[in-house]
Parts: sequence; structure tokens; C-alpha cells
Amino acid sequence: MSTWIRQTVQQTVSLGKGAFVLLLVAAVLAGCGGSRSRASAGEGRSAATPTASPAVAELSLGTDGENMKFDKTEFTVRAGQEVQLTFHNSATTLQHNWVLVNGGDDVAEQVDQAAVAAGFDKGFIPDSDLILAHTRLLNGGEEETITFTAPSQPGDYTFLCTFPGHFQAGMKGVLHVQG
Ligand SMILES: [Cu+2]
Repeated sequence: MSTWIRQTVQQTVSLGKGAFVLLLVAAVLAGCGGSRSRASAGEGRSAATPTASPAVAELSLGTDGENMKFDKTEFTVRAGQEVQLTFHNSATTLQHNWVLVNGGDDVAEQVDQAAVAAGFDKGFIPDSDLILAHTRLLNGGEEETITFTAPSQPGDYTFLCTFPGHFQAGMKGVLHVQG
């Protein structure tokens, strides 16, 4: 064997060993990567998503723009149900509140008259057991969320805004309570 041939054979063998080592390293890396991605996919599947409780009635209403009216005038809930109500005063400058009374329009009329006596400092919310739930007096653009328990007695309950003159202008609605 000539010197030239011997050198070529040695170079080929050395290249072959190098290529084999590189392939081995690549295979090990690929193996590790593969097992990692399988593990994380398994963790994702095992995470449980809790379902929201249907026990709470979530209600929301606003004002009918600048009018002295609510944009929704009817809601239905179950007797004794927990209620979460959000009232958004959509008006620019008019102040409004949301007041639920223990009865119909006749009771709302009594509360509305007592509201005038209660005055602005109390947000036109009189100290009365005829009121079941209420927001504070909201400025234009303000919003408040309140929670309360719906009456246990099925029936129709009037809600109104007690800012003077607004109930007379028709700012009211009905909460239907079903047994
Ligand atoms: Cu009002």
C-alpha cells in the first residue's frame, strides 16, 4: 500500500467515526425533546375546569340614554335566589338610582314620596322597610353592582329610580319572582 492510499483510508475512517458520534448525539437530543413534549401535553389534559354556579342570577341594566327610563323594565328570578345586579347610569349628567320595593306600583309610590323627604344627602334612599335592595345615587357614567336575596314570596315587585320626578316620568320596571 502506498503512503497516499494509507492516508486516504485513515481520513475516511476518522470522518466515519465523527459522523457516527454526531448522529448518536442528535438521536439522544431528539429523544429527550420528544419525551419532554409528551409529558407537558399530559399535564395540560389533567387540568380540570370548574363550572360556574348557576345559583346566582346575574342581572344588568342601564338607563335609556338621557331619558328618565331604564333600558330594561322586566327581569325574572326564582324565589329566594341570590341576585347580582349591575346598574350603569348611561346618562351624561342626570343622577339615578335603582330601588327594589316590597310590592307593586302603590308601594313604589309611597317609597318615592318618602325619598323626597329623605333628600339629596341620603341619595333619595329613605330609611324604610319597604325597600328590599338599592344602589346608591349614581352620577352620569357611574356603575354599581349590588347583591341581594330575591323575595321568598313569588310575585311581581316594582323597581324604580327615586330621584324626584323620575318615577312619575316612568323610570320603573318589574322584577318577576317565580316560585
Ligand atoms: Cu332617575
